[in-house]
Amino acid sequence: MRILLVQPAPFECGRIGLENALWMSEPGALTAIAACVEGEHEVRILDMRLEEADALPRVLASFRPELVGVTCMTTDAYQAQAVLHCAKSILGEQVFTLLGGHHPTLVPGEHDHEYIDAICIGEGEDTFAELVTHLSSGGDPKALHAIDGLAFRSGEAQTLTNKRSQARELDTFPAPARHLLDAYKGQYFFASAMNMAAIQTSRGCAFDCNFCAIWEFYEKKVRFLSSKAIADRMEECEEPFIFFLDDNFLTRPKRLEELCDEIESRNIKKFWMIQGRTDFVVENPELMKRMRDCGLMMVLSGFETNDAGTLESLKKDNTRENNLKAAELLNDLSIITTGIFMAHPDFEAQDFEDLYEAINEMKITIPLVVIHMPLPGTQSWRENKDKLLTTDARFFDLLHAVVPTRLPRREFYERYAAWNEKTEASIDSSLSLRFIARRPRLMMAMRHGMKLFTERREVLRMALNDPENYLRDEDEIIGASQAASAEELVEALATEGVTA
Ligand code: B12
Ligand code: SF4
Repeated sequence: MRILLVQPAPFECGRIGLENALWMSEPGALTAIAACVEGEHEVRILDMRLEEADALPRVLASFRPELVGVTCMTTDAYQAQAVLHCAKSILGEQVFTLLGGHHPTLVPGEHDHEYIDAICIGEGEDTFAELVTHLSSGGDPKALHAIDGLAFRSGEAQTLTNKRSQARELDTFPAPARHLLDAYKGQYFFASAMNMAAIQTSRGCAFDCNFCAIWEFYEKKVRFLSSKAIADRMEECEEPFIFFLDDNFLTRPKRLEELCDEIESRNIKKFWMIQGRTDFVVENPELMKRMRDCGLMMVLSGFETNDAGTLESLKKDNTRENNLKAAELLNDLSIITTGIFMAHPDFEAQDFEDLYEAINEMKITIPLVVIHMPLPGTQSWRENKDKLLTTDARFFDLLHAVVPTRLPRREFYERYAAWNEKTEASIDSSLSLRFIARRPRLMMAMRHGMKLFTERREVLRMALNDPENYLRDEDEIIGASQAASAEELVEALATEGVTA
């Protein structure tokens, strides 16, 4: 069977958005599912973020896939639908169209369209492999009841099959088919860490923050790849930098000690980046130091706020003191800190100032201030559903206020858009000469990406710093979605992609 897997481009490339400027990650979902069918079928991956706009119709016409699969988080919803719409328009009923990822899993009803044949709910490997076997052996594309983990159209209604079990050990999945991304080699990055690979070493999270759906997506279970398998995958990467995709890498100290053992005994010389919590950093300073010596170069943490009460209301189960101590410890170790903070729609003018001041005091290397929002599928979504000003997926990028703001809208965005400028001191004080002197090998490895990152960052800042951009998005997009039905909008986007 000929299979095309597509990573959609973000909506209106170059508009406000961190994607493409700060962090361009390999499409990990697509390499993971491709690996499960690749030996027996011809699989290609198209990363639309790195292609010309007309690549999709060209590849559809030349490769003539029998199955097109697209991955989709919330902000990708329209573009992902547009890809499948385009596939059906060009190839008609010969092609089976499939959607997967966080957004369709959490709200499958939003993707119930005649041009989408099925939706993969939850973890994709086994569902995808069984579906491909069914279709390639002549199975009826409309009779999918026997395959767990699907939503598909039967008649007018969407039918859900049995839940797919998420009990399989991660070591038993095949290693992601990363070679299918050879055409894009060298183009994935985080900040100035150019040429970056991605490895997922765990799935799920043991915490239950109310603004995050990870623990719900993985049904409150956490599974881990063994240290040996992680080290095998690290050795297979040609790239100097690796991003561990786990939402919460910093857990189970014993597992991380074992990983360090593997890295040391195999003499693996890679720089790696992780996402993890500040409480773990504070509780395990020696382990953090050991990981630094094994290549850990950056920790991305959700600091979320400078206020203890807000941490509690987010159900973060962490403290302000841990945030402060972790920032200090990481700076002392010369590990880059990327800190995510939330501006809340009910912020007063002084709250913005206090947040920016707290970030500067913490000396975060890469501060990111996002707007708190209820993402679909989260507890916060269920609690705030009635307050939503829009359900248009494009606004759920953490850069727009989707519930009413306490300050007048314009003033809210003016104060929010100032974050970049107002936290400049944080970056300067974190990247001290001492930091640079202590990590010469890392500085050498990043020097190629430095110039590119500076350029990209400048473009991003111009977009982020202008409050008019946020207001214009609201006027244009909400205006457009009120004028056109969702179907018309998707059709318009698909046409744009084809003719641009
Ligand atoms: C890397 C990453 C990014 C990258 C790019 C993602 C990409 N597609 O390449 C960047 C940095 C750009 C990004 C940005 C954002 N991200 Co992000 N990101 C991730 C992260 C850390 C890893 C993604 C990954 O590769 N996972 C590994 C693969 C194997 O897992 P998977 O994607 O879940 O895929 C499995 C299944 O979902 C399924 N599946 C997925 N797709 C498909 C397709 C088919 C056809 C099939 C059959 C199955 C299938 O099968 C796969 C294997 O089991 C995830 C967290 C996570 N745990 O996944 C968050 C995550 C996807 N991001 C999230 C969010 C909220 C965002 C942002 C909005 C905000 C932010 N955090 O900055 C922005 C939005 C950007 C925008 N456009 O405005 C949320 C999404 C929630 C949602 N409702 O969609 C996640 C889940 C994090 C979280 N804790 O909630 N992100
Ligand atoms: S925000 Fe982080 S700690 Fe909280 S549930 Fe999500 S992944 Fe876990």
